[in-house]
Amino acid sequence: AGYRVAVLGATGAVGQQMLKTLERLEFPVESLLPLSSKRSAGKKVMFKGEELTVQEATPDSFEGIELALFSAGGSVSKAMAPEAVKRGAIVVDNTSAFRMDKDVPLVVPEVNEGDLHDHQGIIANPNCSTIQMVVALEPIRKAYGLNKIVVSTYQAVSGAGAEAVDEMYQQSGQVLNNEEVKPEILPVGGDKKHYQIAYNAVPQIDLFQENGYTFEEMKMINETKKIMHDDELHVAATCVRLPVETGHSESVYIEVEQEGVSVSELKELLQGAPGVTLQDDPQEQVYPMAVDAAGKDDVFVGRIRHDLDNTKGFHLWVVADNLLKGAALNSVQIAFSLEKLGLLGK
Ligand code: 11C
Repeated sequence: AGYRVAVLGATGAVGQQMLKTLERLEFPVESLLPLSSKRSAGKKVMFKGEELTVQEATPDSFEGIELALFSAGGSVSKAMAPEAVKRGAIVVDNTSAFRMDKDVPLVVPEVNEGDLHDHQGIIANPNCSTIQMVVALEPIRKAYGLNKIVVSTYQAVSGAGAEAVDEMYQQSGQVLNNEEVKPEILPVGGDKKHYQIAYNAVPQIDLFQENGYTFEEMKMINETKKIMHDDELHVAATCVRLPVETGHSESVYIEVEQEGVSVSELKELLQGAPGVTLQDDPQEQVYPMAVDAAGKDDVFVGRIRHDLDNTKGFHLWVVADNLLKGAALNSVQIAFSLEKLGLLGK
């Protein structure tokens, strides 16, 4: 027994991880329907040792589906999610299409699982860089209050998709061989110019908005406020792409509300926090790194230290696998939460 599940975007970097995570965490699946856009239809994917043929998603694909995990881009979600909901499915959408809609809960189970009760068919999975930050900061916010977050990110190329990863490796070879590099995808497939990512740091993730911030930066700002239910929270973000395959890293500066909080209190708090692994021992050079976090479920936190000029200020270094906790794992955890709360299969 289990649920009839569809995964839309099954051949993509995140979709592949969704299939693996459903299997690894033994989510109760009665049947699994892999879906994609026309371009990838006919490809094969593996689920529980079985080879399945990917089908092109149409509205009718969702007949009889109880749970649909979406990760095929915003425009596909916009077109297909309402169709899936009309046919009785609950959609967990991993794109930015519905995240800021008032009627759509934006959920990180460790932080705001209860928001799922308000769903009207669509639940949004936040942006990867937002998820790992709020998992690390929510225990602190709950215990001591939070006034302000200033974050700079060091984001992995897999966040931009499998083709961007191929581009990075191709460029790395070209640089080493003194060949000409011809960037075609990064920083953003849909923007006017493209820049080398190999051996570089690019301060643009997603398109620029009129206010001078990129869309990725605005996602971190707006989504954090929505997930933490705090419109007054001050959030500033600078998002940078590095030539790292998987694992987003973040330098996070926070100001707590309460006076007198110590670093050891923060460490103790985070040691017991859900979904967090503390890796913080400067004497032994222990701190989180992307290569260690890749392939793991937890959010890793270290380098916790006091601001030298502000008693309420702290610096943290936060690292997680952007395809797992940042995307596929969080979506599957939402599915588990829906089941636990009795909201699935109604
Ligand atoms: C990146 N954070 O690293 C992006 C990928 O809104 O779900 C995820 C985009 C999103 O490029």
